[in-house]
Amino acid sequence: MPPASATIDPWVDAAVSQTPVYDLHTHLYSPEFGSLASWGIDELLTYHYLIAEVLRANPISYEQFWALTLAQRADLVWRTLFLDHAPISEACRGVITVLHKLGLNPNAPDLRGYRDYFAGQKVGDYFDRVFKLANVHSVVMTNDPLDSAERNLWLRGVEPDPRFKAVLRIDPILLGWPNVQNLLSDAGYSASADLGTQTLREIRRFMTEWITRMNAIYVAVSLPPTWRYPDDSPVTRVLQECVLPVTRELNLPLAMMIGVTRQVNPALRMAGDSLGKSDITSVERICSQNPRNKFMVTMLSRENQHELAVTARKQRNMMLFGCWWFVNNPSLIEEITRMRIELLGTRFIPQHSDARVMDQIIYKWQHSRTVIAGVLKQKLADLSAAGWSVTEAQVRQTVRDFFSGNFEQFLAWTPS
Ligand code: HDL
Ligand code: ZN
Repeated sequence: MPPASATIDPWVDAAVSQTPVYDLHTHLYSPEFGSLASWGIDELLTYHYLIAEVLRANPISYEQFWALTLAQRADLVWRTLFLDHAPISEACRGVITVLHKLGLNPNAPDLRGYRDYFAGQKVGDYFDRVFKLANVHSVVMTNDPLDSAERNLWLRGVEPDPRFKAVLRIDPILLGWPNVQNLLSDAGYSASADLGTQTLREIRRFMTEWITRMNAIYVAVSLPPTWRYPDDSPVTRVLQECVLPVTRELNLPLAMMIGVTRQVNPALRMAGDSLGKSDITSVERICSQNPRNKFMVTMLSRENQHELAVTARKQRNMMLFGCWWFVNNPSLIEEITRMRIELLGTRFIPQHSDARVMDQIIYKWQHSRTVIAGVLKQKLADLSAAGWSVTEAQVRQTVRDFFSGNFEQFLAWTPS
């Protein structure tokens, strides 16, 4: 007799809470990167998700807000979104979850106590504690060698904590023409806007040298809803002449995060990006026309999710991942994860955190684990009701696949 939910559900809860996560896309930095490593209450409360929310709820002008110090902005966010109104948005609830999991009372009238707590933390010990509370074994950074501050750290020999993996982020060299030639030249690579043979060779050299220097485990780019492949733009030319050959030669995935419309409201600064429905046939074409390349794909619009899952069924060299940014909310994670299990079984990566502040992995993974566990219980109950004898070992294997195995196997796989 196949096991009932009363048996299966505890297996799921145990596996989901006990299985460590390999968090494959974040904006985190290890402490060796100094001020690039973001953590603590003021950084948590000035996360750009909360800046977009506070500037809808508080009448302060954009100019006045940006004239405030970081601490003053955090105070404003706390008062406006947490004291004056119930902190029920996902980004607000996340801050509450972090404070509570750290053993702090989230109901303080001001930030003094939290600031004292964080001021008393040693960054290395604190990061260890955050990894443990979040049950995350590794995080993948987002590294841009064309950013001079970060480049100089690497050139001075920074050695990241081994739990922080590097990625080569290439938005500028795909989307930044013709101005990016100056950034490439500043970094020691001679380039010109004509994208001639010499420039393409230099872009390949830039990629190869920085992938090696950082020991990058994949190459990543975020693309706008207007992205089309192939077309006659510099994006296609750099993809075909540089990015696809280099990643194929090194057997590294190209992670494409598709659907972001940058700076629809520049007054919001980092909070000013939005989204649009993107072209799934371009995803299908780049995957099918480059069978010996590997692609990791996530899309920003809810409307793209079903067609992305179907496309993943057709293109074995594409690993679908995450509920990214504006779909990283419980109601959408639940809907999307259920649909993905029904279409892809265990062969997809349900989540990444996209954390920018170290403490956030505590809430982003607690909130996602809860939703993923709920969906998995339902799907395993359906399987059991169909007559399959679900075992605890299978439940643990499935969660391991979701939380790290699929990613590790995809990195190791060589398409033939
Ligand atoms: O392009 C990206 O990697 C996005 O994740 C942006 O960084 C965005 O600002 C973000 O942090 N989303 O969660
Ligand atoms: Zn991101």
